[in-house]
Parts: sequence; structure tokens; C-alpha cells
Amino acid sequence: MPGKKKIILFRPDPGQLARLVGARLPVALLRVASLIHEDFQVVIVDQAIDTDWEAHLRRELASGDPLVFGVGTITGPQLKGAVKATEMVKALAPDVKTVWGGVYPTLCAQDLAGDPRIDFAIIGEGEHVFRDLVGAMERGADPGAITGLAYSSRGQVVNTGRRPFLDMDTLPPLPLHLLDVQRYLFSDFGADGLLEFETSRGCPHACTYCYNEAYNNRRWRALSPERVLDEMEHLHRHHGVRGLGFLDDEFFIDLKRVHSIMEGIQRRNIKMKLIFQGARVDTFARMSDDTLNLLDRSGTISIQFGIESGSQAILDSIHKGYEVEQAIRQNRRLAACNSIVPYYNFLVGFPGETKSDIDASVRLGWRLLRDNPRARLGPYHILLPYPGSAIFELAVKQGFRPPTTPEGWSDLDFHSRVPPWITDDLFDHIKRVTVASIFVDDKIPIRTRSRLARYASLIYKPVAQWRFRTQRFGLMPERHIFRLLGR
Ligand code: B12
Ligand code: SF4
Repeated sequence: MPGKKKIILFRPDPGQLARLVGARLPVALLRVASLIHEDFQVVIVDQAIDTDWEAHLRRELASGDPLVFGVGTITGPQLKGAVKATEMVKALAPDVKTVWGGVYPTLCAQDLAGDPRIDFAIIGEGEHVFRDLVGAMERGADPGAITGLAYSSRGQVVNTGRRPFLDMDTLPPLPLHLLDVQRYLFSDFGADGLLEFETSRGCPHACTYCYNEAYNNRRWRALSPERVLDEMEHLHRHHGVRGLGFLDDEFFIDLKRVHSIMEGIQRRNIKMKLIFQGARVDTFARMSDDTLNLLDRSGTISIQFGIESGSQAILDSIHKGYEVEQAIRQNRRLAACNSIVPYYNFLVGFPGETKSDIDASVRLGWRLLRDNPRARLGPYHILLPYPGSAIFELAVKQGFRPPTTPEGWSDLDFHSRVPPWITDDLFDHIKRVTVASIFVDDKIPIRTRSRLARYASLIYKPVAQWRFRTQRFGLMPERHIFRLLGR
């Protein structure tokens, strides 16, 4: 593309989990590209799928007229790749400006603004800010007038504040021609040809462990039903996509909208499988039988619920805003559907949580599995206080010294023991429960590359189920065996 400056967008490898579940469409990069790809030559380098990404990045830096290197990253192991690629760019092409966007740069902008490897951090939604920034870079204009940035200038950290949230319906369609869509199709819940799909942003709730309040200011924004349906049809007809993984934090906030989308799917005769990753049991408690029925008939094969705890005291303390009983009732209601698989997620290690609270979570998980033969129970994860959440502030007050660099954050994930309120004794119990939880649901395939670990897990499942049924996590020799097998 002679004459056009080049913008290189980079998605760092999200790590082991992503390798096992398959690479997902880099929606954030495509959204950001959607407003600039006509004026710039935009290329995407995706470390999640590109085994030769270093050579690819080198080639892109050495050809054309590269202006900006943009990285999108969340807080966690993904930062390893983000750092490595950014350092490469700084070493090979020091004139190219490096820009980081995403959850991590938004919530930890202060860490990046003094980092010589990163020229700009984008705060919040990136579409408009990035368009304005690359425009300013091209013209050699001062970025100080652009709202939504953090950067260093003459030894001072400049933060230009945040923009109001944008109206999603004004966004152009994703420029899918910038990548090979077929490489991002994934399989799950017995369906294949699935593609990641975004229809809304944010969430009005304020769970104390979630990034949402700080990141989205509790504002939920969404594409209109007609726009959602048009995009679904387009993906189906033009890209051979057979199903969608809705990545929305909370797809079901507006039940009228849910109803309209499902009615539209029926009216337009769209035949796609649907998987939703964000749902709350109290929203389902408000959902009419009519809407649930439509959801069931419109291709829904799975919905992930954040249950988090089986202890009402813990649910109340984290402002989850629903009753344990609601989870039990909605699970039974979902059991009466034809095809919907509810997938339940739990967290352990909340402030004030005791062994008996954790036992309540074990009991609830087991009950959900028993009451609904289709239900699936995900592995229980240890709470990690992420920046931006109220629990993070509490952890800091109680002695947690958060990392102040991307490298520091890249070493922490949901196996880490971070919350200062977790005692040695409780941590030992948590480890036992989390190990057993990986094996308790025999409908969930064990994601490991080790064949030995797969066979061992088959033999182990009945033991894990006995532990969940009886809440006995005493002597547990299997922990050591699985450690040796490399789980
Ligand atoms: C897809 C996804 C994944 C994928 C891949 C992630 C990836 N980055 O490639 C997989 C399944 C691997 C994954 C894994 C995990 N994830 Co995840 N994931 C998501 C999910 C569902 C969608 C992300 C997305 O595409 N959003 C849509 C885009 C458009 O929004 P956006 O990312 O905010 O992007 C906007 C701005 O941030 C900015 N921007 C973003 N990138 C860039 C780049 C540039 C250059 C610019 C200028 C701007 C910019 O502009 C964008 C458009 O406005 C989100 C939830 C959500 N709904 O966002 C969780 C989420 C990001 N994940 C989260 C978590 C906790 C995890 C895990 C730790 C979960 C776990 N227990 O294992 C792991 C860790 C992965 C790792 N190793 O680091 C949290 C992050 C919390 C945090 N504080 O960082 C989220 C927010 C979920 C949640 N509600 O808690 N995840
Ligand atoms: S955990 Fe879910 S329901 Fe709670 S604030 Fe976050 S996105 Fe909303």
C-alpha cells in the first residue's frame, strides 16, 4: 500500500489456557482497526496463533512505513508476550511509537507512563483514542490534546483522562479481511465452527472482586438487536461461521433485548449454535418462560454462570446480589430445557471465607451437578485481586504489595496465592478442593497434553466425586501424584 503509513497491531499469547481452548478472535484489535484501516496499512501479528511471530514482526518492521506498534493486553501472563514484542520493536525500530491498550493499561496506566518501552497507554475504549493518536502521530501533532491517554513528557506523567463511553451502534463492522477467520474458529460443547462475538460492554453490578466498576463505571452498553442479527447473518453467510461465542461480560442484562434477538433469530431463520460466557442466576430468575423457551429453541447450547460461592454470607459480602436458592431453582429450570448446558464457575479465597464456607461451595457445586444432568462444573479457581476491584484495595490495605511492572503482573494467575487473608491452613484446604474440582465433572474433558495425566485422571474421577459428595479433603496423596504428572 504505497503512501500509507503502517500500523502493526499485536496480540500477545494469552498462555497455556488459550493454547488448550484454541485461539480466539482478537476482537479488541479488530475494533480498534475498524476506524483506521482505510487510512493506514493495518497488519495484525498474533502471537496466539503465529508460531513464527518474531520473524513476522521483524518483516513488518522492515517493510513499508511503520508508524505505530499497538498491543492489546489484560492483566496476567499475557503481559510476558506484550513485553517481549514491545522490547523487540524498541530495539529494531526505535522510531516506531509503542502503544498499549486493554484492561491492564487502563487500570495500571501509572505503571506504564514511566516505562521507557511504552510510549502511550490507552485508557478505556480504544477506537476513537487510537484513531486520534495515530492521526496525530502521522501529522507530527501534540498528543496532549487527545483525551484517553497516559504517557511521560519531560519526566512528568501526563494523564489526559477518560472519554465518555461510545455508542456501539456507531462502530463499523469488524474488518475481518485483516486476518484469516478460519484460523479462529473453535469447537466447544459439541459444536464446531464457532467464532468469538461481541454484542455489549460492561455490567451494572458491582461484585467486589470484578474489574467492571473501575473499567466500565457500571455502565452497560449494547448493539441494537437488528445490528446483532445483521452481523450474525453476515458471519454465517460470508464466513461460514456455524456458531458464536458471546464474549459479553453480561449478555442478559436487558431481557427485552434478549427476547428481540431470539425472536429475530427465529424470524430470519438463522441456524447457529450459541454459547454465552456472562450470566447471573438472578437475571434468569427474572426471565420469563417465554424468553427462556426462545433462547432454548434459537440454538443456545451453553451459558456460563458466575456462581462464585455456595455460602450466602460470602455472596453477600462480595455484593454478588443473589440468593443461593436462586441458583438451585434456576438450575432445575434449565434442566427442563432441551439443549442448554449451564456451566458453573466458582471462586475460593474471598475475604473472611472459612473452610465451612468453602464446603458450602463444594456442596452447591455437587448439588448443581446432581440436579441437572446436563450441568457442568468448572474447576474452582483461587481469587486473584485484580487492580480496579474493591477486593484489590482491601488486599493492599492488608499487606499485599501489588507488582508495579508488567513483568510483575505476568507472574500471577489464578493458581497464585495472593490474598493476604488466606492463612497457610486455609490455603492447604483450598489447594485440595481446587485439585479435586478439576476432575469432579466427568463431562468436562481434562485439558492436558500429557497422555499419562489423562489416563490417571480417568481413574481419579470417582475419588474426586466422592470427595465432593462427602466434603472430605483430609489425607490427599493424589495431590502429589498429579504434581508429578505435570498437571
Ligand atoms: C476473550 C477473553 C479471554 C481469552 C483471550 C484473551 C485475549 N486477550 O486474547 C482467554 C479465554 C484466553 C482468556 C483468558 C483469561 N482471561 Co479473559 N477474557 C476474555 C473476554 C471474554 C473478552 C475480551 C475481549 O475481546 N473483549 C472485547 C474488547 C473489544 O474489549 P476490550 O478488550 O476491553 O478492548 C477495548 C479496550 O480495552 C481497548 N483495547 C484493547 N486492546 C487494545 C489494543 C490497542 C492497540 C488499543 C489502542 C486499544 C485496545 O480498545 C478496545 C475497544 O474499545 C474478557 C471479558 C470481556 N467481555 O471483555 C475476559 C477478561 C479480559 N479475562 C479476564 C481474565 C481474568 C482472564 C483469565 C485470568 C481467566 C482465568 N481465570 O483463566 C485468563 C488469563 C489469560 C492470560 N493468560 O493472561 C478478565 C480480565 C480481568 C483483568 N483485570 O485483567 C476479563 C475482563 C473477564 C472478567 N470479567 O473478569 N480471556
Ligand atoms: S462479576 Fe459479572 S455480574 Fe459481577 S460486576 Fe463483574 S461482570 Fe458484573
